[in-house]
Amino acid sequence: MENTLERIYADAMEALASATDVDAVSDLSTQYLGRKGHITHYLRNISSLPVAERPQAGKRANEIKRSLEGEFKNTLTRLANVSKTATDRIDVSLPGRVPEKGSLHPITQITNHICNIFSQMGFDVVEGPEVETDYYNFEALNIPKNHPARDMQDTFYVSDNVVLRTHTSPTQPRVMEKQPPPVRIIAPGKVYRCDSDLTHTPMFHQVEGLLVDRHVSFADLKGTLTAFIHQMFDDQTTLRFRPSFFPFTEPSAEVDIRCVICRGKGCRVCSQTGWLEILGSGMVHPAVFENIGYDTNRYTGFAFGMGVERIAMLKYGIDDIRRYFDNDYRFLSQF
Ligand code: 2NL
Repeated sequence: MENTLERIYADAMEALASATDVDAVSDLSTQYLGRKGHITHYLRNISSLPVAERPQAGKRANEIKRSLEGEFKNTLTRLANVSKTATDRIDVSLPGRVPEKGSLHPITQITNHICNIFSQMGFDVVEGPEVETDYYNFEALNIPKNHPARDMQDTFYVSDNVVLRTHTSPTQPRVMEKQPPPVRIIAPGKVYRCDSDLTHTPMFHQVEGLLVDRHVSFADLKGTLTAFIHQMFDDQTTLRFRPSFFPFTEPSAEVDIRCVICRGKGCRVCSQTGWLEILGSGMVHPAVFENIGYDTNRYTGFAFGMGVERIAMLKYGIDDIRRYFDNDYRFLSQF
């Protein structure tokens, strides 16, 4: 019987020595010390031994039991530390994870660039509300009641007399009402039109400028806008002023630059014309000044407006305006 007990002990120690993980030790613990384990079984059967041998056998069995309990516990602790070293321990020598760096949205970058160029020329940057009254969005700007620009197709109506502004122009009469000339302002912001396809989104961005003073002429308009385009694109950029029409300016001109893609040869981007339309402009219509209360005999002015997405598309060579609003990190992180 004593031999049996010592063999159990020796087997347990040998098995334990070759156990390499926590689960194996747990299994051994159950196998030897569990309710149906070898040691437990031995202790239960002590009564079948000759009376004289029982005290010694019981004593030895309990010694072995305590010894094994200790060995199993130590081995578990050792293995737990080993696995931590291998997988969970923090390796302080590893390089840190560099946080992703954010950047300004390309539309914000272009808007800032445009505003900075005009700021350097002495224009003040002003902002107005995106929810506008019919008066400031249309009436003050000489857009009559039956003008196509007022069509339900283009304008988001909030109520009969309130709209989402369709351009940044209403900011200008708001400023003029509050101050006499001279006025030199640049108004960036979001505008809204009920339109959506490859080249239109229901919300987009404009920058609009206005200069009012004594003796302001069309030559000032041409000089200012030429300086702007040379700074925005490149000082070799060829541009042209082409007669146009806006209800709030007279005369009016649109400004084109030589196509940045084909350099004037004609391509898909410039519809084979060799030119790209960049902005609209003109001398402020006297009716606008009359609405404000500016003396049209003393003051003249010029104004202009441009779409930021369009300029950004030309500058970066992007052909789908919706890219700017998909919020695809892979697209945005390139700017
Ligand atoms: C365009 C053309 C333009 C104006 C905006 C303006 C404002 C006042 C008086 C007169 Cl208060 N004009 N703004 C003038 C000409 C053109 O915008 O293509 N915008 C995207």
